[in-house]
Amino acid sequence: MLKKLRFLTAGESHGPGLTGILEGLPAGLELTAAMIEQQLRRRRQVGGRGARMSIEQDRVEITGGIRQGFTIGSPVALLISNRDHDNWSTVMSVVAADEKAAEMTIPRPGHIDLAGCLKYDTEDTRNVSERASARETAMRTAIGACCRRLLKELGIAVGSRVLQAGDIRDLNEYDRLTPMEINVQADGSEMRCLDPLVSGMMADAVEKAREEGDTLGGMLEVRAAGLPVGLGSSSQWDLKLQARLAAALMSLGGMKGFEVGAGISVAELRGSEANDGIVPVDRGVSRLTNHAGGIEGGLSNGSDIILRLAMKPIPSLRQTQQSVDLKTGSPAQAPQERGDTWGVAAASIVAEAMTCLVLADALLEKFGGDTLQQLKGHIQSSGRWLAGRDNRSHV
Ligand code: EPS
Repeated sequence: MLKKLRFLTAGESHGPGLTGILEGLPAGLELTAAMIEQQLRRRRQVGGRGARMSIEQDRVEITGGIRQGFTIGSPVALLISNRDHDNWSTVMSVVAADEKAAEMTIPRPGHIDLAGCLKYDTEDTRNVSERASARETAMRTAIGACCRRLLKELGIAVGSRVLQAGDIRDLNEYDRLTPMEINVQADGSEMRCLDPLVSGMMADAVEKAREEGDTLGGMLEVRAAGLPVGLGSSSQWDLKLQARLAAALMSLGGMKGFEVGAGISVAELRGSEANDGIVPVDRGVSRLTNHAGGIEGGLSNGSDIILRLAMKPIPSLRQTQQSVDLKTGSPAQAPQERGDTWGVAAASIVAEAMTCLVLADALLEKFGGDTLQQLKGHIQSSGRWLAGRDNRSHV
């Protein structure tokens, strides 16, 4: 559903590495590997992860699209090596290895394994599970980091926090905090939860699940601020901003619910409660509330964009689970492999990245420009309503 940017990723979880190509960034944007790695660190160094995260370093190599530290308008190409590949060099060998790789023929419930094996007519679940792994989100985070750089130049910020781990929920709304303020606090908490007391309860719940060989899900929130009015369009289904954000965020593994603004709770409200009253302010208009989550009629309306995602528990368990051996058709126990206990904090960083991608795309669609300077000029000359911002600084 991207209109101006295009991106592809490739690579298996324990293969040699991840490759990404992002096309459509304007020329003249400062971009370095260090800027991208800063976001990769935020994704890696959070609570709930397993042993894999101490193996990976997530160093990025830029192999195209950047010259002397700035974009030049050509596709940006990125590589992230999998350090763990050294431990999987036979099983995940690109060329046929002398030694036959051990097959995994018992699908794990909750994973792609069963449907994927039937689709690709294979009995070795690794042929499908390796690509479906959340490892791929490292590259999405890197691609999103490039888009975040563009947003930053335009005064737009995207932040996130965790509001639920299992049944432990942070009930505060933090509606006065900017995305940057949210991130300063969330980045200082291993659970990415802003309430220290609730954060401790979440950490205990995740630890208890880990001890029991079980896993937890939860809920995350992404906020974007500083946006001009009018990103997206109501003229066609696939142009609506909330549909584009929903597609991007629901494409992340394990996501089962998506909300904008008041979300599912809006079903209980009357129209008079749900509408966000319009009031005049110094430089235009503002809103009394933000139940719409910054999007009306498929367009950004100048209020902060507020999105929430519900993530299912990580399906890899260290517990007995019923399955079937695809080779024999007989009942069998699903394999118990190393994995994460809880992925919501890491997913919140990837959700930020995907939000950056969609917003950068919508900005380029509306304002256009082959260079950053042209894009900035187009935004500045686009009329008073486009300012649609409050007086807060977002970068
Ligand atoms: C994942 C399982 C774990 C995670 C992995 C996703 O890896 P492993 O099977 O090597 O223990 O750590 O996530 C990442 C490697 C990452 O970079 O996020 C899975 O099965 O989806």
